Amino acid sequence: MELSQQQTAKLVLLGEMGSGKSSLVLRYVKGQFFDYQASTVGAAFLTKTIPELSVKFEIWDTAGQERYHSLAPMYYRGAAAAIIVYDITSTDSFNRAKAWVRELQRQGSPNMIMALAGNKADLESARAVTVEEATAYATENGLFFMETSAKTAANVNELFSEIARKLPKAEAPRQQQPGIVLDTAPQPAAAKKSSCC
Ligand SMILES: Nc1nc2c(ncn2[C@@H]2O[C@H](COP(=O)(O)OP(=O)(O)O)[C@@H](O)[C@H]2O)c(=O)[nH]1
Ligand SMILES: [Mg+2]
Repeated sequence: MELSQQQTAKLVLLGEMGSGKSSLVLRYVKGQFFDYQASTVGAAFLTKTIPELSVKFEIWDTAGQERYHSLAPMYYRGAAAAIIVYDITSTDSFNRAKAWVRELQRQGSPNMIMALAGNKADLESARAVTVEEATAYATENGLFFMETSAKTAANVNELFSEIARKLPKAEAPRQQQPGIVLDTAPQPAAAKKSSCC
């Protein structure tokens, strides 16, 4: 696949601290899992390309702590997709996920693809949120829903690939476009041009 036809999509993970956001990203991007995953500070940024789908994800893994909440729009603004993660053993985390969904419905971009991930699906014996409950909620809110396990890798690739498939396709081949205009403000005269590397 030509590089020029590759689509870059910003994807943000949101959800309660401890629900497994970093673990999902680490499993997906590096194929690793740690029982003692270090807490995320601020946000971490990773990329992963799916050549078959010509998609490059720019993945923003957020901290999830309340104290970072006021910064959240900074992370989800401009995102093509969001994965809202909860822990199937925690009703609190499910409620927190619902709050994130409400926030994105209010403030996110209208075309954002939203996926709900019920993580830690390997902890069936400690389950607190039923599949039925989460499915019903996701259907009502137009979310794509999957239960995942960063630990066993169950449904992790599937989750990201499904999001990649749902991304709106680039309308025309890049070659026919004039290029991406990053800044339409008039350029200051070429004066500075030669003064720097
Ligand atoms: N059993 C199990 N534990 C998980 C899973 N995903 C994450 N964890 C554990 O849950 C804790 C919090 O994970 P972390 O990825 O840091 O959550 P975050 O705060 O949302 O980024 C860590 O101890 C992980 O090892 C999972 O799918 N199954
Ligand atoms: Mg984290």
